[in-house]
Amino acid sequence: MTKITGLCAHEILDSRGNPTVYCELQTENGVKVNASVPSGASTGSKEALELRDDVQTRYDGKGVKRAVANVNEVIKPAILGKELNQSEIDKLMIELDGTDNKSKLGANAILSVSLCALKASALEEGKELYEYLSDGSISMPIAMMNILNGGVHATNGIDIQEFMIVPVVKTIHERVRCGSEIFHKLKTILKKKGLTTGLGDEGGYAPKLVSNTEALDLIVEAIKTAGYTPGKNVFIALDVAANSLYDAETKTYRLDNTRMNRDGLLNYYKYLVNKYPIISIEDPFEENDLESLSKITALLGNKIMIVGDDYFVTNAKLFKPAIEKKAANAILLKLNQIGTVTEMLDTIKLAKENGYKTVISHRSGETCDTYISDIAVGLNLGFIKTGSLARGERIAKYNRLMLIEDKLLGKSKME
Ligand code: 2PG
Ligand code: MG
Repeated sequence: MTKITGLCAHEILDSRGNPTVYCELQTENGVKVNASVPSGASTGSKEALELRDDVQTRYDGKGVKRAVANVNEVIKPAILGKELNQSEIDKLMIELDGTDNKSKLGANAILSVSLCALKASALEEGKELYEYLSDGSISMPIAMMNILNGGVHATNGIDIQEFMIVPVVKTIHERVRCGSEIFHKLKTILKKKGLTTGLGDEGGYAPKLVSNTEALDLIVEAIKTAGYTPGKNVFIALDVAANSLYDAETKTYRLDNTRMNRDGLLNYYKYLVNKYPIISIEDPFEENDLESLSKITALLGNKIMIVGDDYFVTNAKLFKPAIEKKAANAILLKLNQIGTVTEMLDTIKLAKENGYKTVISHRSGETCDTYISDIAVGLNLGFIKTGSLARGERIAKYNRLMLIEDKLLGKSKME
């Protein structure tokens, strides 16, 4: 096994213009890699800690100089000269940190190194990342494409955070084409109605609408106008991100300017699923309400995916009780929620063993790094959620998927 001979972290910016951690790693064989860490806006309260400087005079307190220093001054001396072994490196960093939620070194610091280790391990074997991760079986994911943004990802007053289209056509090239065509038709429709076509954080439109169902109607219209059939080859997925709609005092959710309790909300979902070609709902209730998550899974789980994001935060410990309670039937996977590749792999294993579907996900604050595309393919995850068909940091992931597909189809011959 090769040894790690170099490591250096830097502060760069993410797609929202906020600082994030970038890291470079080198091995004794001269392999050099780099990785960038994304950042969420609707973060679950149980996520591993994203360490920020909290110095208000700099980037509004969002600088990551402390996290960068933790890589360069704490992690680096501990891992230089060590063998490039993913689980050992991750274990060492977890021990160095010594907290439950990686709050000493920062999950952003730790993940930047963990991802570099993963990429370097692939290169050491002369493999593409997806090849390195694969146990022999490989599949191109179904993409959930967020073409209309609301919640905390936009300022348009729409409650539901993400309205995604899910093209279920044969190849990634066709899925991307379908998504792009619908995305552009949606722009034409919005323009005709005099609605704004500015983009939210994940590249979807963010028009001011009166209700969530108006958003769904517009999307159905766009799917049809683009020549596809809603409910046949294109479906809809929602990320309600219910944490941000929840008022703990009254135990109610605010949707379309009305307040609903959890039973009312469950009925609302039933209505939406009957009326629209919805195949997936993420975080339908606030992150502590496992009971309602079990209820909706029992009610709608044989028809659609119920995805847990803020509930599980990619953490096997938090996921286990949900499995026992049959809460959700799919899990969202975000590396920076947990902080190391090894821990994410454990969570994926648990999900697969228990029949949960797996969705790898970007964050609303992204970089142009494309490792989630490789992870989706190599680990056979089934689904990827990586935003709209606009904005470089989102498109980079779709482009990577298309290039992987070309490679797999033998279309990448240089001579
Ligand atoms: C989510 C994500 C990604 P954020 O809630 O699923 O779409 O958003 O990164 O803001 O948590
Ligand atoms: Mg979510």
